Amino acid sequence: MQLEKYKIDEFNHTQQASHNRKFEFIAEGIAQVEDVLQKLVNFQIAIPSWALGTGATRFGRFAGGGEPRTIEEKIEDVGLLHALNRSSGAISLHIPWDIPQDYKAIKTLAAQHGLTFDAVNSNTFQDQPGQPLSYKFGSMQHVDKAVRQQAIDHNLEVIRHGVELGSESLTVWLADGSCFPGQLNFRKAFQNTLESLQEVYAALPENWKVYVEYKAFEPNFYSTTIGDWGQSLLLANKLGAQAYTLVDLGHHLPNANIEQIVSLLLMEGKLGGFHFNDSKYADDDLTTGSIKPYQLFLIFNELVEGMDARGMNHATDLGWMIDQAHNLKDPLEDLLQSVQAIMIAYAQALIVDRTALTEAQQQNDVARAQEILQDAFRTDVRPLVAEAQLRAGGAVNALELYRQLKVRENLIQERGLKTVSTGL
Ligand SMILES: [Mn+2]
Repeated sequence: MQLEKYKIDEFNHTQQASHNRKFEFIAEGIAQVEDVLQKLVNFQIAIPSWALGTGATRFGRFAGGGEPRTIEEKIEDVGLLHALNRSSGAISLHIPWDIPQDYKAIKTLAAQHGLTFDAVNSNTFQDQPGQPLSYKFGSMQHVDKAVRQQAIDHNLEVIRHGVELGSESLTVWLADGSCFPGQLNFRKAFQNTLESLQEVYAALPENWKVYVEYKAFEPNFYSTTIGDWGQSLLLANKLGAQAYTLVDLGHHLPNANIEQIVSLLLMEGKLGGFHFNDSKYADDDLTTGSIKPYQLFLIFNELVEGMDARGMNHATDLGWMIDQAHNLKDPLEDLLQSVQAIMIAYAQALIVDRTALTEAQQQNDVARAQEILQDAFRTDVRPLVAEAQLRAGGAVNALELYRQLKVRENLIQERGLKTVSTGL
């Protein structure tokens, strides 16, 4: 399905007067509003290829209809999102779920939708059909060198696909760990993982980054070999300048102070990328901003402060991606909501009065510091985000237009009701 630009324009026209009123109201109170708007226009969040179909819990999967059946249809779906919000201009592929056959054709298709290829993701947490050795007891940590080699070779293959597509980063998430005390020698497991990653690192093109993702638990429940940001940072430091830690919001123990983790990783120059999602209990993969929007804002507050302190470009110096699975909602609606939640949190962080906050901190004025942060958080910045998306050619309200245009109904007509997209 192609979204004609005139339909977006028509829709925007019907909303223009009401939008202008709201925008002018908020713009008046913001210093350097043009600068904030430009940052919002530039900011792009990558959509993972596995989030476009209804995902699964460990117990069942309920297909939603009209799901993308091929990598081409996945690109088309991300293209639809991007046409609507102009804030999701990249796609992140997972190998082997999305192995491109014709690189040139895929790249052309992506370019037609204004999309680039974000990080490529390897998978050594499942056995694939025809795979000689099993990852049941881990991949890069495995006691058998032959299994480790298989995992290394897979990552090298993923890099080769990425190079062909113009991607510039590899994300490695390992499910490696143990379920029972005594099962693993922690030190050997870590050492094997490091040595395996070193071989992958050696194959990285010069302009590439490798992101080492951590996760506290699941699928292993006693130990995870890269279980927290300390273990990831240790690996990234040992690997070298092209290796970074990746923070997935759902991969922490309950109540972890993620904003503090972000701040210190940025200080060390070792924060590489982000996976957005939200959770109530663990790695729930719920819509970003649906459960803890204040935490999301606090994280962005540290991101903006920390990136500015290092003179980093907000839009391009970190990898921004959504990492979610959807059970109940239309995945495209869910992704539109997630992108919007991220844009809102980012906009709120951009309008924090940093000079006043620094002053309050220096004076130990705790109440004032809290007021400054909450003043930004409680500002309705939606018209600001909408203005940026309008200027970039998107819709003033992407989700509303998505429904008006009956996009899902159209996709079901095109692709059928019983389509199942590859992924979890
Ligand atoms: Mn992730």
